[in-house]
Formats: sequence, structure tokens, C-alpha cells
Amino acid sequence: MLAPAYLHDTAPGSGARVAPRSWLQSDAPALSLNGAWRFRLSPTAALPDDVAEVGLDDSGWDELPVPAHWVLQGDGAYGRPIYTNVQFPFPLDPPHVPDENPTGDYRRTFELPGDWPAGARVVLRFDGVESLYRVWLNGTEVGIATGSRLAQEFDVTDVVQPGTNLLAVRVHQWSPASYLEDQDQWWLPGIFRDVTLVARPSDGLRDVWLRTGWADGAGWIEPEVTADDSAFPVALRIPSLGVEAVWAGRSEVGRIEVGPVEPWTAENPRLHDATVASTGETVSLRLGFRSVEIRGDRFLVNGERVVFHGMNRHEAHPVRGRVFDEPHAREDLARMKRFNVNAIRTSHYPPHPRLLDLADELGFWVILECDLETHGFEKNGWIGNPSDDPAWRDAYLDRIERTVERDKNHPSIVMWSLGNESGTGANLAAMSAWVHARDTGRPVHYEGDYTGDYTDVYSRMYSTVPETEQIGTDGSTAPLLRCTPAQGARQRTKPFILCEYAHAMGNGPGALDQYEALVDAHPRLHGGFVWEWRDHGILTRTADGTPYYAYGGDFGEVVHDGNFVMDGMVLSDDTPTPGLYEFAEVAAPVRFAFDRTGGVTIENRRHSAPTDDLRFDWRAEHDGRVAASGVLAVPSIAAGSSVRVELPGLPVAPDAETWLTVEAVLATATPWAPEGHVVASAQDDRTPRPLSSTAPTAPRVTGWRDAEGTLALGSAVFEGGRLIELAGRAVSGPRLELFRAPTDNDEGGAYSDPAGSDGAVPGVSSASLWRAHGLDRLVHRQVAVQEAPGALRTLTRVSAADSALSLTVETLWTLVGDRLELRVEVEPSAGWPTVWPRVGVRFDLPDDGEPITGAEWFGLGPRESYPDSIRSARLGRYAATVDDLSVPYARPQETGHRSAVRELTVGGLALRALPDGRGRLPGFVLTRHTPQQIAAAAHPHELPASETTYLFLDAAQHGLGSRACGPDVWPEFSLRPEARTLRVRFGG
Ligand code: IPT
Repeated sequence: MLAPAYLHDTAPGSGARVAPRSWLQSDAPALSLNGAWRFRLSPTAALPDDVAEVGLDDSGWDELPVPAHWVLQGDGAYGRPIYTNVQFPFPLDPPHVPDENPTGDYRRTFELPGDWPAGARVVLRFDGVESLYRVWLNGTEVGIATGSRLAQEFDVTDVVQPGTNLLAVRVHQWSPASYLEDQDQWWLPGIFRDVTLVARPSDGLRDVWLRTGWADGAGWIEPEVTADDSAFPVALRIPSLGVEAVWAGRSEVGRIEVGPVEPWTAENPRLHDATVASTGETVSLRLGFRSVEIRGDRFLVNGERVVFHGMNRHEAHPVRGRVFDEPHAREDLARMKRFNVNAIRTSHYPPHPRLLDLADELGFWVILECDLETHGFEKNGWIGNPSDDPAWRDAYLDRIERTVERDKNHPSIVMWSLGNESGTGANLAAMSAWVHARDTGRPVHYEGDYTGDYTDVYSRMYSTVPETEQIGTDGSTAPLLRCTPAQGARQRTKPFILCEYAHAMGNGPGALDQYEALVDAHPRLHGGFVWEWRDHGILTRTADGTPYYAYGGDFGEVVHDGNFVMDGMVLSDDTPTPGLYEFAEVAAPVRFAFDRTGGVTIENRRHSAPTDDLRFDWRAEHDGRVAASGVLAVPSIAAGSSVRVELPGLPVAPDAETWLTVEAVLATATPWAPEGHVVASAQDDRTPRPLSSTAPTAPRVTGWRDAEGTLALGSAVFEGGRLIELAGRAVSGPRLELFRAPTDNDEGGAYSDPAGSDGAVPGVSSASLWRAHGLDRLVHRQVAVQEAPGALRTLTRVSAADSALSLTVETLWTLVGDRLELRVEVEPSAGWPTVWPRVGVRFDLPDDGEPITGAEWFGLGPRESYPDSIRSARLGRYAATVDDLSVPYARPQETGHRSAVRELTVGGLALRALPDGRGRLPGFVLTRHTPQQIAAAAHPHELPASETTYLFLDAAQHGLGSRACGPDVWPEFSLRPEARTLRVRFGG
């Protein structure tokens, strides 16, 4: 038996599919068909049509919930998820798919309510089914549909019957449409959004579009009402504005001036409840008045430039997959607001329709993207790409129509996006033309239109800082990617956005602040959307029941892309990463600039909202302890303006660091954060120099002689020159370490800066160079051990197998009064060709029945920081457990580095860090695992049991960059081999 012919057909659907329309809240009766359905999974699509038979005995079938993905039900009984980024998990043979095509047959019965309005048509709505489905009602075929994340309605009026009805749906995982749905995510088949039976009264409203606009303080509505004559008169009511319009007939439906009205913005999402009532149906909408406009190279809403501090948001839940969970989604969006995210790109398909209601309500600028990606064609030079093949034109147009029509009423949507990574071609141009004709109020975005032939904004992904700067620089003639000079000039006449940047995989991204600085300098640059908001880990268990978040390859996929699906600002369990805190700092809507004359200039960087919702708190700290605090008197600051405020006189301590902290906090609670939530903050160093307490330096030691045996220096005990005890506990070290467990960015081979300014070697990751040079397997040879009264000196040569590269490490222990000072000098041999991940020393603290519980420190914190992701770190006194010092990234990697530490206490061991000759302070990492152990683990649960805690004091760490998919670490933040000095004093 052959697979059915429709699995070779590029048509988007057939049968009783009706034209798309808005997703409206209506008082017309509806019956949810969510719940338990009968379910049968077959490994192939070549099946008899028995699923539709009324008399079929399905009592032996399983039960499956709708909405759900079958691969996430039954603990593997129905197959497993597959993760690929660009690759197709089936042969590239368009439009065909293999016979090995998991096919789910669904059946259920329902009772047609007896009280539905007479004469009403009956429509069956599917909000999301992956990927192709065929529907029968009472044994009669109703139709076929595709477009997994798009709504489809079938008119079943002629087939539905009073009393009991039998609904059967056959869902194929693979179909021609799969070629159009090659997004970077899990392949998750099934009926995963709601199924609803809807009554459509003959005098009801087929569709309503209340287009709004706003200018100069006043709003208007351009309504579009699609209904039969019998539906009229139709009345529009907006009680909060006193609007009541009654249209006797279709020809009367026309523009309404609503007069003075507060506009809708992402900052102040003012909504107005509206109803549209025909004789047979009332629909409810929430209106926001705003106008979107491109003027020259500016993207404006309500006449003001928008800067997107955005996130690419997939629908992802660790248990439900893409099945919508409204409380979870609401909390996710509230979290975005708390982290100063003001925009969402719905990568790369329309989300559940309720998400747009939440975006309207909480306030986000939304780029609503169509369900389209054909990325897997790229590696064959886009040969056969559906985007330029007339056979697929209907499918493309069907997709964009369903996208725009469903969500057109939302004020939050300020742009339509045709899709993602689908090459270019006539079908994309046709989609754009359709949108331009249908919705003149919103521009069209598509990144793949590099030359700007059919889109309204210039969009790129992962362009480097220098390249982005050139895009934004007036008069620049630097070539633009794939553009002739003329095309490049045209692109520079448009607003620019980074539809993806700052790949947030694992520990990172770095350089958020550098991108943000460009937005301030070049108004053509309108910000961008971080890739991406969340990790897509799927909550799974090992054979012995240990829970973990699975990524590609964990389900035995034939082809997969590993942990590339774990590249979010939020971990799979909703934990915000340090990268998200960095984003919140960099994107903060308020900025502070301290001056030397006792004032601070406060800048309101918002789109249009003044600072009236904020309170400005200040505090002064002496060595991290609060000495004074208060509230600043700050007048209302209009968007785009700055105000200078006098600061109160600060108490200054002669022997402590004095720092001033200013915070902009919410004066009252909002729907997304409590009163007091910190929106922006800044610190200023007010320490008088030099501090009177500047510690004495170790005296010069003379009289060196070779040392042997055991030696005690203060609280330290050495054997053969090696530390074995410190402050009464077993400690060994210091041992030089250059390696860190490579981050995903360290492992990345991307090379996206044509100017080469990031210094990366094309295609070769830093981590592979580190391994090649043996940084992860350094061996040590003690060259000398010498003692003098009150001092010990060791000299060690450090190198790796088969390497002539080496380092000399000198340690010098001296007693300064009753305190023990350690000075470590690290000197590389000539010829080190790579950057180093770190340069530091390791102390081993074996448990000995008393494991280290955590650390207390005075330094930067509270979270980890690295040279190019340090803007959100604040000087203070912090404490954390060992476990809380590390971030459980989905794939274990370098984590936990706290920068610029002054004081540190670990398990009764107190130390004070002293600046090196250039005033630089070390950082520390306290962890239960060595970098070598961390690097060997693919998931957190694979880390070995630990009986030792490791304290690293790092003279320096390499930056993070975002080279997993983007630029490498910027030169300024790269750790080039160089001599470094570490100085610490034990005993506080
Ligand atoms: C880019 C994709 O658009 C996005 O979906 C995601 O896959 C991202 O990469 C990487 O995580 S495309 C890439 C070739 C730049």
C-alpha cells in the first residue's frame, strides 16, 4: 500500500477549510473538544482509512489528551522527540516524505448541543496540529489542513448531526509542509492546541477588525466588519471613551474619531474594552490606540522612535512542549518585564493566540512571525527551495494570510515577519505584497531579504559590533552582506534591527553593552532580539530515575544538533541566567551619570513614558556595609530627557572603600513586579585616595637556603615546599590552572566578522586550540624550594605533554606580622599562540568529614561575571552556598567566577586579595569539580560525586563572547598570554 497522494502534494489544504479570520472572544456558543481522545499510533502513513469508520471498534485504543504532543505522552510509548536546528530529520526529497511517517489516529464523540441557534453554521476549529491532518465527521471527510502553528476552520454544517457525532482526525508527523517548518526546535507531532466546535449564527459576525490609530493626542478607529446583511445593524461600543456607533448597513461602516485618548505603548499598555454587536453575536476586543510608521530610517510608534530590547520567544515548556500553559506564559512574560525586555519576536511562528492578549495587556512591542522556515535547503545552495518554486506559492500565501488574519486586532503587534531562514524568492515577495495590500498599518520584516527588495526594514542576525556600527553610520560605504553598493545604499535608508543577536547559549553572551552603545550613537539602529529567551530542555529521567533536562541526542535521534536547543536567557526550569541580569542592566530604561561635583544626571531612555512610576533610592556603603541611605528628590523626567540632581553629602570613612549606590525602583506595584522592584541601578566609587589603611607590603626577604621537610609559617604548614594545611584544615595548592571547562561559546567555531576584528580563527574553536595545546592537562615540575626566616619560595615549571611551551610559576610565602601573604608570579615562555581561558591557581580543600558549605565575600556580585559580561555586577558583601555559586547550565561548563574580590571567607579560611602592580584584583571560583571533570560531563547529573571543594583564585579570565553563533570575544576582553601576579593575605 502506498502513502496517500496528499503526502506528495504542496497544497496547503483542501475540503471544507474556510478562509481565515480573527481569533475573537464571542458570545456565540462553542464546545471545547479538548480532553481525552481515543488514540492509535502507526509507524507509517500507508494505512487504510479505517480511522473514519463510524462502526470501528476503538475500545482497544489508548487514550491521549488533546492538546498534547504524542511523543511527550506515555513515557516513550509513542516515540520520542527529535531535535534538529537546520537539518531535516528526513531525506531532502521535496515534496515527498518517507513512508516511515509516524501517524496518529484520533477519535472522539461529542454531543451537539441542542440549543445552538437555528440556522447557525457549525465550524470546527483547530488552533494547532503538527504537521498535516485529515478530518472526518461521522464518516465523511471534511478536509485536510497544514500549517502546524496556524489556525484552521472547517465548515461542518452539512455533516454535523443532532445528538452524538463521531470526529476522527489522522495526523501525520511528516508531510510536504514539514519542508516549510524547519525551525530550530523539537519536532513535536500531534494535536497540540485547542479543538473547538463553534456555532456561527447567520446574523453573526464573520470577522471584525478594529484598526486603530493615534496622533497628536487623539485616536481613531478604521473598522472592518465582515458579516451578512442580516447581521446589521451592528453596534460598536467603547464605554471608557463614550463611543457608541451603530451601523445600519455595511456601507455605513467607517472611520470613527474617538478624540483625546491615552495611546497604547509597551510602557503604558492602555487598553479599552470594546464590543461589536450584530443582531446575532457580540464579540469583545481590547483596543489600544497607536500608530506605526516608518519615516526615513526611523521606526516610529506614535511618532516616537522605538528601540527594541527584545527576545526571540519560542513556545517551549519542559513537560508540555509547545502546548500552551497560560499561567506559565503569563509568568514568563512578567519575568521579561522584570528584566527590562520590551519586545518579543514570535520566533518562528505565531504563538497560541492568547499570548498576544497577554502582550497587549502587559506591554510588549511584538514582531509576529509567520510559521515558515526552509533552512535545510541552505546546505545544498538552496536548490529546490520552496521559497522560489511556484508549486509552493499557495502554501506560502495561505500561511501568511492565516498569520495576519488571526492576530490583526492586537495593538502589541507592530510588524509582520514573513518567516525565518527560508532563503529568498518570489513566494516570499508575494507574501509581502499580500501583507502590504491587506494591512497598511504595519511594516513587513524578513531577514532573508538581504537586499531589501520586498521588505520595509533592514534586518540581520549576528552581525558583529563593527559591522553593525557600519550599518548605522551615516555616509558609510562599507559593503553590506550580499548587497551591491546600490542595494547597500538602499538598505541604509531603512530602519535597522537585529532580529537575532547575542546568542545566549550556556555561559554568555558577552558584549551586550557594546551593541547597546551602538543604539545610542546611531538612531538608524533600533536594537534587536536576543537569541533566545528560554532553553528548550525536556524534563526526562535517567534509567535510575534521576531527573534532567534533555537536549538533542538524548532520545537516540538519527540526526540531531545536540545542545544547540539550550541557548536561552532562562534555563529550562525558569531560572534566569546571569546573562539575563546583564541584559536587564544594559537595557535599563534609566541611566545614571555621576559627576565630580556631587551630582548625578538621570536619563530617561524610555519611548514615551515619564519617570513618575519610579522612586530613586540611594545608599552609601563603607566596605560593603551601609553607612547612610535615603531617597533622592527627583522631578518627573520626560522620555528622552535628563535631569541633574544634587546628591546628599556622603559619610566617608578614612580606612574603607566608600561606594554610593543609586537605584530606580517601582514606586508602586505593577501587574509584573512588586513595589520596590529595581528597574535600574548604578554605583559610584567615592573612596578617598589613598586609603589610610593601605596594607603594608611584605618585607624584602634575604638569606634564602634550600628547604626540606616540614615547615610552619603562621597558620600554614608545608611539606617539601607544598602547602598541606592552612588555618587548621587540610589544604593543598596553589597549583597553576589555565583551563576552564569550555563554555558553549568557547566551543563555537562561528566566524562572523568579515573584518576579522574579533581575532577568531575561522571555523576553529578556542576550546579545540586549548585542548591541542594541552591547557587541560598541564603537568608540573618543581624546580626549587627555598626558605628564609619567615618566608618560603618555590619555583615550578608548568607545561603539557609534547609541548615546548611552558610557564614558570614562582610562589612566595611571607609572614607579615601575624598574617601570611602569598604572592604568585606567572611567566609564560615565548610563543603561546592562543588566548588563555584563565590564569589562576587552584587550592584543594578536601572534605575530611567537614565539607565546605559556601563562601562569603566582599567584591563584585552577587552573580558570576566575566570581562565582557560584568555590567550588572555590583560591589557588596555577599554569601552563597557552593552549589548556588554555580549555574546549572544544561551542558556543564565554566561557571561561578566572581570578579574583583577584596575579601573572601571559605570554611574558616579568611583571605584578603591585594591588587597587583596595575591595581587589578583577582576573581574567585568555588566549586565541587575541577574544570576537567566539568568538561567531561554532558549533563549536570553526570558530574561525579565530589569529596573535595576547589577554590580558584584567578588573576584573569577570558571573556565570553557569543561565538556559539556569532562573534568571538572582543580583543579588549580576550586573555592573551602574559605575565600575571596574584597577591593574597591569609587571616583577613
Ligand atoms: C539562526 C536561526 O534563525 C535561529 O532559529 C537559531 O537556529 C539560531 O540561528 C541559532 O541558535 S540561523 C544561524 C545560521 C545564524
